[in-house]
Amino acid sequence: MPISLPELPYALDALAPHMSERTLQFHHGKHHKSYVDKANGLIEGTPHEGKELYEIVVAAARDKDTALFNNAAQAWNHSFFWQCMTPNGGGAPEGETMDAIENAFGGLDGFKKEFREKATGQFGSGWAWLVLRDGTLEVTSTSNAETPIVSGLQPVLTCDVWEHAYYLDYQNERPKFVDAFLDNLVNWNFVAEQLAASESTEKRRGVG
Ligand code: MN3
Repeated sequence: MPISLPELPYALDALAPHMSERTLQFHHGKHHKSYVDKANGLIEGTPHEGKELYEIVVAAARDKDTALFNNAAQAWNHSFFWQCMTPNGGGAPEGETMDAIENAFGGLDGFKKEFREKATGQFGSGWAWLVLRDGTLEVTSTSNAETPIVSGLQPVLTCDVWEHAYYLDYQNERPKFVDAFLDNLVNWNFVAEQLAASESTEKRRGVG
């Protein structure tokens, strides 16, 4: 089965004005679709055909198959990214998610400050991430298609900081886009689900 372009979990105009319909049309319908199509072209007739996208990304990184890695990782990163946003998002997380943010960053403002620094400080194209490293939350960034899933880290939130993510809405002002993402778009319920999934994985392994 080929890698698929997932549908957006909201309408194209649902994130406006923070992320416009036009940005989502191009970003999902052109950029993301292109990564999916190219990755499918590269795996056709190879042992990767039919594997889960996650496995293909990990295998391509291991094999240093740059073309496949770039397209498959970008397909995975974007599928994850869409779920990190929601209409009327932002605000503050609740319950255990807020506890985890407070433990790691001293509070929501501390988290936002660190995430903003990583997102705006990433030179050129890339991604800002909130990840779990051995059960502890930390903020990091990656370049181009690079993804934490090949480094043993578990992503719980990401923001695409390639120019195509924000240029139509914010031109070159990446900090304004990152603030809009943090204040108005973050889907904290999705983050909570990622943290809960990680806990149950650890319990199954007998380490939680
Ligand atoms: Mn993108």
